[in-house]
Amino acid sequence: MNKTELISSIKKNKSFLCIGLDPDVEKIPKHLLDEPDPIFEFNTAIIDATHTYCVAYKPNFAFYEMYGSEGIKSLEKTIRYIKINYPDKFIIADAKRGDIGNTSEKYAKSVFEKLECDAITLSPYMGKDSITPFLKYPEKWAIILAITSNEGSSDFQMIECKNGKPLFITVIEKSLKWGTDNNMMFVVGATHQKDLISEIRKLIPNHFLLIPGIGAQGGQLEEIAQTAISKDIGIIVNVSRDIIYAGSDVNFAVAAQIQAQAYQKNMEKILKDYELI
Ligand code: OMP
Repeated sequence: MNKTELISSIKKNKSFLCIGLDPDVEKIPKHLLDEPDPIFEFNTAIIDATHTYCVAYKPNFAFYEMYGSEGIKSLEKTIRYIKINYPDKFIIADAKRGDIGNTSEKYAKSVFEKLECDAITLSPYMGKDSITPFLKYPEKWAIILAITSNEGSSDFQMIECKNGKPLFITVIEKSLKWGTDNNMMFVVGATHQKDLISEIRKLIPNHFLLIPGIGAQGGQLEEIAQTAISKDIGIIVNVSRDIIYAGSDVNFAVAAQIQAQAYQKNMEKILKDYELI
């Protein structure tokens, strides 16, 4: 999916919501555990109930890889299910890859050719050759970790470089040279101060930001959207636990639907307030 199509999808759905498909067998409703593939059953129920309210789904690979080959099968089936039933949804492989060029090429093949995802999250710390293999695919996206939502983000990402700027700013400035705002996005956690988000927006006015950290991690949608929204909308906000575990009994999908709709309504208001729809 290219940038124009992504923006059109956001406008059509009146939503910049990405739902994180992070299924945990410890947390999914107990009645699903009798199914042959509980994760797939859980995901498809969530997807069917929420697709009207979001533009993207983001399976985080850890939640599948932890179950070995069975988990990988559930991941493949989930991605296929979205592609067949809701082909206009943007699919982000949250795999946080990045390795020497030769290895990154294989990661890119796996995620873009085999799984046919639209985008992948990447750790930039191995540098240019670890990222460029992902930028060779037309209409696919590399989503680079800039400033993450977790507590440990200050350990390295905030370190002051010789140029006096924090490392995450240097990461953004440097990686800007590798791709364009048509094939590169940046992860910016919603848990950070407004000033920091505004600084990033000034530096990259045209790039899309993937914003996790709303809901379970405490970030506030309105606050982050006001600071990060751009003339092209420019934000995809991810919510995982706060939607997928909104309910825990047989009515879990309805509970997720209600929660996703509430997020979508708030996003619609924000888009209208900024005259973007
Ligand atoms: P919830 O906290 O349940 O909404 O989940 C957040 C999701 O976004 C998880 O899949 C995280 O791995 C992911 N994430 C972050 O929480 N923080 C980041 O800085 C980056 C990501 C990510 O790349 O998506």
